[in-house]
Amino acid sequence: MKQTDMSRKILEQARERLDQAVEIAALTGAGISAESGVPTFRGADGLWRQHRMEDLATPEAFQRDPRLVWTWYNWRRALIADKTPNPGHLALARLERLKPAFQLITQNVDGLHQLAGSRNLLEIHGSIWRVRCTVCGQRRIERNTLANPPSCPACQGLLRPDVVWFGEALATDRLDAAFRAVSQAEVLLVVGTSGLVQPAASLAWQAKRSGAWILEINIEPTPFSEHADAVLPGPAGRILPQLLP
Ligand code: BJW
Repeated sequence: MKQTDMSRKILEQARERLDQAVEIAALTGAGISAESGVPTFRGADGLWRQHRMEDLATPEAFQRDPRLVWTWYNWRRALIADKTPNPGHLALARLERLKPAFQLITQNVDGLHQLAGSRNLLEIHGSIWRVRCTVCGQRRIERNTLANPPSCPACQGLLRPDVVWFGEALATDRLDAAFRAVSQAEVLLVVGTSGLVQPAASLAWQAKRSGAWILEINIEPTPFSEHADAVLPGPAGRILPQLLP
């Protein structure tokens, strides 16, 4: 069968599965925001091609050189600030309106799912738009340009981005809710993630163990591809809207 015929068949099958299911979940990664102009981490133009993650996305790096880490985050915040949701984000927001039990789980910190209108949203790696005080623990949304390094208005302590770095635990309530959602899901969409970072990658495996029908959407094969029930190769912004009526 030709690739296009096969993709058409999978699209039809996916539409049918989504139409019949009540419990649906999606796990998204950096790839879904690529078409909005937000760089991914591991692709050819990925952030980890230009920077060592050990220097920028670990608690040790922040302790060693908070100014360097904040330079990188301020650069990313400025880069993302004017980016808008693409048809992929919008399709998932629409899926939530069609299927109220839909649960979206994202590894992304860019806030684009929320901007697209998704509300049943678990941002398991935090948000680049939230800061947290390393002394008093207070969190707040901060969209304005920040000093480098910024300090807490309440206690003058050093602020950090409220994101999850390597070696740090994900918020238990959010991670538990994500595992619950994929365990209950009849259909799971795995969109634009390399599936290399744990524990997020385990969510797809958990869905598989629980019997979900899993569709992967990605421009490249991933370690999970051969375990998915179906794969639609291509950009999320082109494929996701085609899954909906
Ligand atoms: C498209 C597309 C288009 C492009 N359409 N597709 C078990 C085994 C081995 C290691 C570990 C393990 N358990 C834990 C670890 C360690 C570590 C880990 O996983 N390391 C691996 C690298 C090996 N994990 C952790 O440290 C985690 N913490 C933890 O486990 O804590 C345990 C603990 C418990 C109790 C106490 C203390 C500790 C934390 C992980 C945090 C990850 N953080 C980051 C940064 C977030 C903040 C920020 O953004 O600044 O999260 S790293 C980065 O990777 C970011 C992402 O969310 C994450 C995943 O990346 P993603 O989204 O998959 O992006 P890419 O770039 O990898 O892939 C993009 C994909 O899109 C590609 O496939 C493209 O083909 C595709 N694509 N355009 C569709 N248009």
